Amino acid sequence: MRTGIQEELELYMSKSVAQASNREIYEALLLFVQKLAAGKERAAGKKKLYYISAEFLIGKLLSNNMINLGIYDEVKEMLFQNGKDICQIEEVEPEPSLGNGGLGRLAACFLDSIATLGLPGDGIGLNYHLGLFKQEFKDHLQKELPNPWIEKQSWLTKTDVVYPVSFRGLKVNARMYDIAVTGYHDQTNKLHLFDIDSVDEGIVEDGIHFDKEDIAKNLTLFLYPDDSDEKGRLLRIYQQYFMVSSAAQMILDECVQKGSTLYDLPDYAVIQINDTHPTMVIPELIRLLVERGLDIDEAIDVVSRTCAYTNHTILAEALEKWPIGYLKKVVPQLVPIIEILDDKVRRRFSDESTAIIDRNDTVHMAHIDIHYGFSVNGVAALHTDILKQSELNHFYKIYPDKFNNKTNGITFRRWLLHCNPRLTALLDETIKDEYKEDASKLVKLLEYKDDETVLKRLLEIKKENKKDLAAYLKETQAIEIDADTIFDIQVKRLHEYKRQQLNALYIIDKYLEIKEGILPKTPITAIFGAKAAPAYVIAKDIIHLILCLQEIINNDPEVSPYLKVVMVENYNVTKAEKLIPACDISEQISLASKEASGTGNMKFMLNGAVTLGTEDGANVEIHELVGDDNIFVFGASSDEVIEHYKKADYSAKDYYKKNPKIKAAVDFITEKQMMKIGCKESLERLQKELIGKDWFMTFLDFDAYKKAKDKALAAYTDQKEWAKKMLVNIAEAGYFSSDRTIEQYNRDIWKLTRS
Ligand code: 26V
Repeated sequence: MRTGIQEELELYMSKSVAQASNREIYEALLLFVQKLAAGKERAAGKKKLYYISAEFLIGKLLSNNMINLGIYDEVKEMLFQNGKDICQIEEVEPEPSLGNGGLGRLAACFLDSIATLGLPGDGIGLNYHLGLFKQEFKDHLQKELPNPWIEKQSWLTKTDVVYPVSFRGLKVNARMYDIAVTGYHDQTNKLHLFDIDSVDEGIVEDGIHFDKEDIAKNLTLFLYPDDSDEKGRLLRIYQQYFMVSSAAQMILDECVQKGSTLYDLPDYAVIQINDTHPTMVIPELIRLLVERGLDIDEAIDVVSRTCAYTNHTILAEALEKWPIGYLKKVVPQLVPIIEILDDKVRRRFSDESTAIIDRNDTVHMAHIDIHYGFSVNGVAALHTDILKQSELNHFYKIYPDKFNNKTNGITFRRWLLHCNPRLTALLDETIKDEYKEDASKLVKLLEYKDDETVLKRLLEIKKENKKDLAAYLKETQAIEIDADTIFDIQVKRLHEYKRQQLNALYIIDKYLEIKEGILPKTPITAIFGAKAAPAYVIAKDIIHLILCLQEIINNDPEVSPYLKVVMVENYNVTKAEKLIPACDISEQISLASKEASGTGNMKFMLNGAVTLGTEDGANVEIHELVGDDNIFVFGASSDEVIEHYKKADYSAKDYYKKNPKIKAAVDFITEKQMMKIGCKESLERLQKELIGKDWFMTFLDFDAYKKAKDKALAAYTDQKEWAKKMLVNIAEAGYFSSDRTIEQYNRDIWKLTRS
């Protein structure tokens, strides 16, 4: 029988579903879904949220939108009846390349929850044509390529909305493109992405290199263009200002249309500033309000009651600071305003550390947000505590009431319903589907903790997911792995603080043990996925190390039956959706105090992986929820780490000299067989960095990590007990629904009313 959906698709395609190609079906479905989503737009209420972010890592949209619109099962079945496989149709869709890591994925999860909860709120960002680079491996090295993702038919809708944006000596037009954000069984909101008509992909040559000074052609080409030189840093300022100037104009337009006098802007708009990339929205809004007749003090007051800031990192090198000279070169119109903002701060507070423009004429972007926003939040309990007690303590003392915590969350629509249909089906059978609207209901699964059938089903589901992943890796990277081994997975941006190198050293240690005849009870497949920032040398050295280990270990017939290493190429949301449901052990091993929250940790837990982690970020909250028996924690505490930094008493060399296991693993990096296949310069540099500096204290935690990991591997052999740990992790994951996070943002910060 032909369903209504089928009829409509066939009308779009002028042919039957059975005869259409996967691409034709994808494109017809895209149109169909867009039409359906448009029908769920609501008239905006009085007050609206604007979530401004440099990244929105939204992932593929077709299946997710169909799930949210409630038509997924029907479409899947209809396609099946016509001999088509929905998974192959999903393959046709390119993944939007609009984000880098956790910060961007969080923004995407938040948009989903905001729409699902029926809150009026849109995202605002940039439409990067080539996005974050695409990663390829060649000669065991990361190569960066452009990542074009915009096709003729896409989720982007071109609008007629255009705003002028002025830089020094250059005036451009910002055009708004929209992507519909469908909530689960509820309303459609929007992601507004600004772009410039004159952008020219043709200026890119040789990988991701291009003329960084040709702003009219390069402005929206890449996310995070290389900022290792001044031209690159200036380009980032061009991008940021382009984003926030367009945003500010759009927000003022919308509010005026709804009746705002601009003096009452905070009644119409709340702006969430996602990390410091959109910070210039504060001086830009002040500038525009003054242009429209407010006096400067009124404008500052209005803007300060409209903007709220989220901090996502305490890493000093990631807290943005711009020389005022850069701003003068790009956006001179903001400089007098920033100077006034600084002046006001200096009049009120004598403490130099809270100034906006420091003595070296450097502008501290986060300081603008904290002084001139009404809320400052961290993204996990520990992170917020560290902000309050150490990193931003001087600000906390001035503004104790501004500081608040909002522990991150993830949308269960994508990270459970979409990526793990087998587990979703089991949950539907056991605890019914209330948990889909109210994630806290997942705890009901605890009632099945001793139910042998359910425990067995959990293990079977995991095994099936592992087989799927194995087949995928065989097809895409020609790597064979065995679903009967333990899948130990670390996927996230590559950064020294996340300590992929600690995992690599463990792998070397295990390799050496196996060579000596000490065999693991269950064979291990260590899986990594990570992109390194193109100019981050040591991060690329770590990727090189892992790729060399992959070759040596997987080709060693004595070792490979017990240990394999896989580095997944071009890790992105689509790959995460395949990796996470297949994971047994979730590696969350950052140096305590450094990972603000982590959100991968939550996705793994929700999919029944057991965490091996430090007491860092949201791991702390995971630990509290699941209890000691259902997580493997190790390593120095954040207090101890902070103390080491304060006293500067950590010496990597001492560990290297005194600990034979560390020495053997580190020496292996430059052993003959490694040097034979690897790049001498890179391996030697990494080894030297570890022995001579090891800023993120890998060696400090090595013994504890090894002990905890070996304990986790041993625990895996008791499958029934392991299944119980899986079950508890799934059951306790409800707290990490981004619906909960968004409820809290709304209750404490945004105060929107449901439309
Ligand atoms: C970004 C970069 C980019 C270039 C290389 C150096 C570097 C260092 C740090 C960062 C962090 C930027 C902010 C960020 O992405 N933070 C992440 O935000 C997530 C969502 O709140 C959170 O879960 C992660 O712990 C946090 O690292």
